[in-house]
Amino acid sequence: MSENLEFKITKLILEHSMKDLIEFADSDVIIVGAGPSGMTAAKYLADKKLKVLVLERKLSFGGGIGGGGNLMHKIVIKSDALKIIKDFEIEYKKTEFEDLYTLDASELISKLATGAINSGAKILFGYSVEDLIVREKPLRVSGVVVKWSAIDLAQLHVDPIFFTGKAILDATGHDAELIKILAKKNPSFAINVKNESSAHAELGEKQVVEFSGKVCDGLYAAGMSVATLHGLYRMGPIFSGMLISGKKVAELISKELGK
Ligand code: 48F
Repeated sequence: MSENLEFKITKLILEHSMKDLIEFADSDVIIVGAGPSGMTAAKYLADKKLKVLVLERKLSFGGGIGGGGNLMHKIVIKSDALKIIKDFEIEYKKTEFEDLYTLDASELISKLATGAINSGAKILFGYSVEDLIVREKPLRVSGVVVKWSAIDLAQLHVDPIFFTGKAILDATGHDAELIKILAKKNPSFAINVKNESSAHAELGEKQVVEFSGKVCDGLYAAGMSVATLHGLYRMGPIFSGMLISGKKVAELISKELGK
């Protein structure tokens, strides 16, 4: 075997990537989107010793967190998310408004990711989910159809590969990409996407948690995809709802998978 460093680097990258990919190509839970709801769900699911794969289209974590509020670096949370903030060891500041706290967007991103990874979730960057695997009798979603994002960016005509999972979580944000694909391509699931409503922060925060959960057998929704599916209000740069939504769905999936 060649002793040059270039060969060794390449061999290690190929072998170790393939080992992970083959291991996670059949996971307990596949989460699509490494935004706040997806990363929160990933930690709590992985804490239950489930095999959790997070697929993220971009080459970075965080989804809509990094932009803070209109590019300012703070985001707001309410006290009902403090337990989660503490689980992830994130610093937060009290404010003059009862029940409202601020924290740094960069810290929220990095510590949500660290928490998910430390608990055992595998997060892969540069993977775009473009379709779902479905089964009839019983009717259910049983996996995702993926391509490297670079293939889409280059507009190459390339067939995708498949990752299977017992539960698939749509944490794709405002676009609710998986739910929309399912609704459009598979009328038998009878999914009606209502599309997100305008801003009402108070109600939006409550509703997004209330409606988070199962879309159909095998597919779940957390975060803003829930608002898009059910026609709920948007809430802007207050993130308690996103975190609590991710945790709520993680608890539901864990229970349904017997953990
Ligand atoms: O948008 P995003 O942050 O989703 P979220 O968890 O949180 C929403 C908030 O950030 C904010 C808000 C709350 O106040 O309104 O917008 O609901 O993160 C979604 C992630 O999913 C990735 C996308 O790049 C982003 O990082 N994503 C979306 N579609 C796909 C995808 C896809 N088809 N394949 C892979 N990744």
